[in-house]
Amino acid sequence: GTTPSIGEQVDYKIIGIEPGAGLTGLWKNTIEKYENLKGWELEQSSTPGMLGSLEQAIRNEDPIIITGWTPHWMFSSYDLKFLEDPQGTLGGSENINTLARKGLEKDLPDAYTILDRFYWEPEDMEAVMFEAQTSSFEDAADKWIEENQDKVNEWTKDTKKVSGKEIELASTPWDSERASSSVLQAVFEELGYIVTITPVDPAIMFQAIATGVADATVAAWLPTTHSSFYEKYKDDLVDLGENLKGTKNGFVVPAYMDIDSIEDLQP
Ligand code: PBE
Repeated sequence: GTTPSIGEQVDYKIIGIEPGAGLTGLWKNTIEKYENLKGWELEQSSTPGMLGSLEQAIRNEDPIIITGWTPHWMFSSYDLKFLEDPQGTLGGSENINTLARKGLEKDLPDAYTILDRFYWEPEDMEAVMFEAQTSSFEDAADKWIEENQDKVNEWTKDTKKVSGKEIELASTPWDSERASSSVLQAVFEELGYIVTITPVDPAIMFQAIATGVADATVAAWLPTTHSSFYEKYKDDLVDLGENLKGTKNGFVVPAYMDIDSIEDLQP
């Protein structure tokens, strides 16, 4: 007989993550833009749910298509590939930006300076995420800081210790952001700040900064993943630029699957 198409094999489903994720919104743009994705559906789930399905499929060498991203440990745990995205709807190479509330520079000038200077590489973030798998984000952040004191010293140069000043960081629930927020938390605590991290949906995170409910975030994926939230709130916040360059979103499949592009998915 004939081999079933990829669509038939995966029941025309792409395994997604949380409804509020920027990536879930990009999926909707993708399905509208690619005519060959007519009839395909997103199975909304959660990041742990998606990772569970991925793990199970790989164990059985079954076909599966997920919405994935890097930096993430899924790429070191499994042999995966991004499907090419010729229409660019999933954003290409992106960055993570730091955003502050208006007035933070005046209220907490040293904290603002540290946030403005905060910059690291994908390898740094991956090291924290990897370590946290077997310990905790708190311990992983402390370890990274110990091993990268020169970088931390650049961020904190000439800033003063404080006593009891509070700083509230808004974040999102993904491991990449748990890594960056945990490192910033440890850096600020070392200087005497009392730090709160609140992980929320990206929409709420942007709103919290724009309304001044939170002081800052290091978790804005731009220019594409969080563009709808950024466009809505950009006049009411301060964009401190990239803290990491080179993230990527996409449709991701196990390397054993015989497709390379989103355009290989047939209706
Ligand atoms: N992510 C990881 C998030 C941001 C960080 C790509 C899953 C999203 O909003 O889609």
